[in-house]
Amino acid sequence: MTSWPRALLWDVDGTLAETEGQGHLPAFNQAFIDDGLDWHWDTTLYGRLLTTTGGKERLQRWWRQIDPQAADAPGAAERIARLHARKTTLYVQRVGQGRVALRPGVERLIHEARAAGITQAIATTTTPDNVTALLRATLGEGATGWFSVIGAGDVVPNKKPAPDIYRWVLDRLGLPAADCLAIEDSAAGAAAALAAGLPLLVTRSLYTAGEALPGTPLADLDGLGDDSAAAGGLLCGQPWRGVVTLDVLRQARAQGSAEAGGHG
Ligand code: XBP
Ligand code: MG
Repeated sequence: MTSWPRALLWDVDGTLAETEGQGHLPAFNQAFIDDGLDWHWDTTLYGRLLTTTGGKERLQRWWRQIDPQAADAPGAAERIARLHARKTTLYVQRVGQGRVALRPGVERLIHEARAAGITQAIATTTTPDNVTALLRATLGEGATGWFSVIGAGDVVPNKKPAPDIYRWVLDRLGLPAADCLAIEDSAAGAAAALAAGLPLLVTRSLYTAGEALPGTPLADLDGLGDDSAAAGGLLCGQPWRGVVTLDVLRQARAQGSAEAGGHG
């Protein structure tokens, strides 16, 4: 293989930033208030609901849980769409106000990959407007242009854990999965990336710290790490602490391939 990775495929929610707690959850709860609903999701409940990816799908699951008849009555889908549109507006506002911050090491690794001429892309279940808002607010106005492909939201019918969004992005990049690296925070995201055949780095977020992964990634860490605080976890199945750089990733990939008998 030529130099690896040829592309980094970034998940957004939980991976780039702790968007769920800092952005999505407060936006959902405010949207409920604005719509005159007495719904309120606390962090424990939200943690359970997060196993359903996609905001509209999550709303539908919740509604079916508390009032199945109303959730499937005529007009229910429109109500969900309206609630979700309001939630997106509120989320984008919060992001624009600087209330969602990138996780440690994210900006550093994005810049390192840019300097090395490595292609970067986004593969997420979240709404495209949310992605644009987050990239602009945290990395600057032109940052959306740093990503050759942005795969987001409803462009594929089946959201993670289905591999569809990764296949959609790989198709547009014109790259084989094995030449790329997916960066994910959750079990659903990991399942999607692994099913698409991607080497995978897991950087667990607050909501996904205790999740069981559906397979074995190259790395299973609690973050990417920075000079001020190293990341920790497993690299090639071995305990590891440090800062995730392209060199660290390349070495892990080489070791993983050697252990697999030189394949992959
Ligand atoms: C993240 C999600 C997203 C957000 C909400 O999953 O499930 O749905 O919670 O976004 P992943 P929308 O990080 O695996 O992509 O409300 O815009 O759907
Ligand atoms: Mg995620």
